[in-house]
Amino acid sequence: MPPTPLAISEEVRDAIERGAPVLALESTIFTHGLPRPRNIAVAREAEDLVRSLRVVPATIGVVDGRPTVGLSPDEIERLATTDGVMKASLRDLPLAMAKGLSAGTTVAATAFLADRAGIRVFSTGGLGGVHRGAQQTFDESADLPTLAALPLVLVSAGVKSILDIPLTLERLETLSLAVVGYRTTDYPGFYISDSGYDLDFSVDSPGEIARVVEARDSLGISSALLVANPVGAERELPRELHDDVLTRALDEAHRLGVSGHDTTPFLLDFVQRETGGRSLDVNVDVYRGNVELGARIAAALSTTPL
Ligand code: PSU
Ligand code: MN
Repeated sequence: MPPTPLAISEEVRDAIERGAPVLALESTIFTHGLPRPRNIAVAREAEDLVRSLRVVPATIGVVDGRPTVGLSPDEIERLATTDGVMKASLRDLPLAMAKGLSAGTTVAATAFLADRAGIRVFSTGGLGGVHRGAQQTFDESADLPTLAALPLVLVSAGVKSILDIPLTLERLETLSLAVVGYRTTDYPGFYISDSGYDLDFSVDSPGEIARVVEARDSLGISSALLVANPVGAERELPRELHDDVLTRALDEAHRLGVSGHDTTPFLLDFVQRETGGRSLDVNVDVYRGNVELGARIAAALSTTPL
């Protein structure tokens, strides 16, 4: 076997080998999703929360061309504060490696690297999906087809309403990606607890999610299980503010001709600015909830405690 190109931290490697719980975390959320300096604080807090639940955090990104599973605090800080760090989806990983670039990894790239390292559970904020107007632009996140080929559990708060939610749900069905709500059948819309679209199934505990995963694995099905975990209704973004800013964000992206992989960061940045940071607080709450649930699922699936 050729040597693995992955740098896996000792702590993460040891936990994986022992069957102790590990939770993967992505880096695009702090390289391109959240503004400085909040981004570093959020990345650190997420790791601390995972550790407090006796689970090993594995934040994943690319450092100087090296895909890394279990970034050190210094590496997280570097990625979070350096200008021009790339946003790497799966197709960009070989390019970042060959060119020696540093990158935040999207859900697709992070999921791929997590699976390569032997990690089974991954928490993110919002999942990529089908963009509005995709009927013309074909802009669908590589997150979806990539997750369709990886036997992980991915915890998110659904997809943001910057995307086309019903088209995204259709694509999940086509790709055989199961999606379950955590204690609800309302599909969340990230900033809001209910997008207005419904799911067929809810699950009530990390243990129940573990049983779904065991059943999936026993059949040899190798697509991710998507767990949609809504933000508490009392902490969601006020609906009117949400709808107003959303409309303006989409208009502005259209007016400026923003397209391709710049679309998601552009829209997220617009929403953050125009809600005066309120969406940012929701974003952080949402992420915290997903990290906590992911850690509990990782613990339920592990064979050895930490
Ligand atoms: N959705 C969010 N916040 C994010 C992203 C999505 O609410 O930061 C990031 C994730 O890393 C996701 C990526 O994988 O954007 C999707 O980008 P694209 O639509 O270009 O595939
Ligand atoms: Mn895209």
